[in-house]
Amino acid sequence: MKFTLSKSVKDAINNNKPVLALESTIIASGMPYPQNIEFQNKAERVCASLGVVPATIAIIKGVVHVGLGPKELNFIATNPSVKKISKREIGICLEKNISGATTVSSTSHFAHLAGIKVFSTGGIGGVHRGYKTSLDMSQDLFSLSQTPIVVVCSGVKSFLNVEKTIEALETFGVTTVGYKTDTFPLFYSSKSNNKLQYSFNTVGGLVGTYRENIKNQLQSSLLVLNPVPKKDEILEEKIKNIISKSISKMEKLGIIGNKTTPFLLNEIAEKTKNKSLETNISLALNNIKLGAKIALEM
Ligand code: PSU
Ligand code: MN
Repeated sequence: MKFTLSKSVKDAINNNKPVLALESTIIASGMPYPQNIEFQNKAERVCASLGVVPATIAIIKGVVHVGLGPKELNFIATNPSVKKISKREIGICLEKNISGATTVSSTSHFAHLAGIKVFSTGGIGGVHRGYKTSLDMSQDLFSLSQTPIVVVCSGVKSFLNVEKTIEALETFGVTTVGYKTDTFPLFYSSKSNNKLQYSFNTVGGLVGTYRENIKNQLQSSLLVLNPVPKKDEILEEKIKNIISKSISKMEKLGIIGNKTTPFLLNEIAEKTKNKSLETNISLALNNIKLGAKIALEM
């Protein structure tokens, strides 16, 4: 099998030490260079300081890597030939020996294969605003229904249709809970008008819920919604217009499919003079802290 674990990840798994999976699309197309490398280095330091081994997942020249060294990380962060690989493209990428950054769907799949139970990311993909005509719904949603791990995120960006995304999570049977919040967070903003049915204020409650799901042989993920820290949030009222303008530009340029999320992230970062990027980094690091605590508790 074209599947390799880094030494630190292998040691941790063999000795039952806590491991946290991280995705690589956030590095390859979610953030620009050099902020992507700086973010990733901080992420690894946060994990190390909490006693958790980070396992960043990517495909390099047709081999799945669970745990990246500095050379591999640099390759993913700087090489424009690196493709965005979701779950359905895995076989193609391996057969063609190409390199790919993994999204939430493919990262969680490989984490599960490797026996890693917790994965922290920024935001998940969801139902797009124009879904009625484009039929664009992220593979992440369906994949979350097939992968029994814990996924920590800060909700979905408000450039998606948030209400429909929440419905889709319910339809697919994804256990969705807030952590110290009673509303569905909007990535850049900590709160929304969408009330959550259930939330927990303790890591123990999250781990207990996951264990009960597993004991009952559920196949879906536990999706933990961890809002962006208040000090770094951008209020929805402030970013609404920028998001609308970015969507209009995307439609005018005819950008569709898996190019839409990277385009919008970039466009919003430019229009906010990188304030949205700072928010993105803050929430992703906060999710890594929570993911690490969950991995420790397990
Ligand atoms: N949200 C972010 N940054 C990202 C992504 C989402 O804030 O980089 C990436 C994740 O890898 C997610 C993917 O799985 O975008 C979803 O893409 P799509 O909408 O094409 O399914
Ligand atoms: Mn899509």
